Amino acid sequence: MKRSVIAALAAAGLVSGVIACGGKEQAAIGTGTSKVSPGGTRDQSKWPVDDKSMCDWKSKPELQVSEANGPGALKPNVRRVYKVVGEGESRHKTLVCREIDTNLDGIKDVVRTFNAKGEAVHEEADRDYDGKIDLWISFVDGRIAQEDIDTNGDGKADVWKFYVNGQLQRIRRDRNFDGKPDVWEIYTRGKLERMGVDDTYDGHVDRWDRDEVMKYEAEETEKKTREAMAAAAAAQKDAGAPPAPAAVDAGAGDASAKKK
Ligand SMILES: [Ca+2]
Ligand SMILES: [Ca+2]
Ligand SMILES: [Ca+2]
Repeated sequence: MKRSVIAALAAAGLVSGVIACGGKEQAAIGTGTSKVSPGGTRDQSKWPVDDKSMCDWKSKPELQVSEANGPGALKPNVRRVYKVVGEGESRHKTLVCREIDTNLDGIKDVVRTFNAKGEAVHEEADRDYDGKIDLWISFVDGRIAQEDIDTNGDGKADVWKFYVNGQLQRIRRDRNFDGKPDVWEIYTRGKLERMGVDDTYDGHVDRWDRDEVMKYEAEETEKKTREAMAAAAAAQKDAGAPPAPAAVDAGAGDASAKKK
């Protein structure tokens, strides 16, 4: 039973080829970019022997390793590491780690670990392919709980996102890159509700900015109004044109159906 579930999971992972990392942006990056990690190359025939594996398996002979080719890969770029657990009848293989070379340069750039239930536990990724990890994701019960992001390439997180039941609740930002947050954002149902700003960088909020939030919302509303007006204007322009083909088709269909 469990075995088939694992097989299905493995197949699903193989089809997608990219770890769906909770952040949707992950899929967008990848093979489309021309950026190459240090030591890597886009020439798949010249991929380095050392792919900078991030799964911990080399010194653990009890683990089983499988290599697979994702979309566009002529050589394996997806590694799955399995552990055999249980005894007798309940003995089965479980996925403990999966890592992928998403931009096909021969260097692994995203890794995810799993618990015995098959739920994601942790993920790390080098999303700009500079050889340094810039994204760390923690999962609780298989759902995203915390996402730490390095935006200035110093190898240290400066944006921290917190999720509850898979939904964004808070973001902390470190604008001067001293390792400490100086902007606090509170979200309700995924919408920015309140923002606290520490202008003096002493770790304390100097102002709670509903104004900033309201300004942002006003801009959004204005944008939507503009779009709606543009759409209305376009519709008006089309109003003089003959009726939409769909309406014509529907009438013709009725007529032919009645014919017999
Ligand atoms: Ca890579
Ligand atoms: Ca990086
Ligand atoms: Ca940083």
